[in-house]
Amino acid sequence: MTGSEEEKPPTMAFLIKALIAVFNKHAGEDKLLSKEEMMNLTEKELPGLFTEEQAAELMKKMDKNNDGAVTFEEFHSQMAEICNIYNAMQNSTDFADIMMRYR
Ligand SMILES: [Ca+2]
Repeated sequence: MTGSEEEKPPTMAFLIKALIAVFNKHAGEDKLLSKEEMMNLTEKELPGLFTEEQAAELMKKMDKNNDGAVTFEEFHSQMAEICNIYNAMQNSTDFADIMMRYR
């Protein structure tokens, strides 16, 4: 890889593909994120951003039909919110306040 390629920001298509790949990697063959897989995903993919308790709360929010598993549809429908949470957390550590704002 040359220096100029490294400086190029990733395209949106690249980011979407990466998001799908991250979901599939953690969801495994059943293409569903269990609570344990979700905890692993937040720990590995968003290191230091959520405590275990906060990750569990996020899982609850994502699991819209409350069946204990997160589909890709449930996952991606929360991504805009996660982007907002991520952005807000760069400036604040008050997780409860942030979750209230993005509920
Ligand atoms: Ca579900």
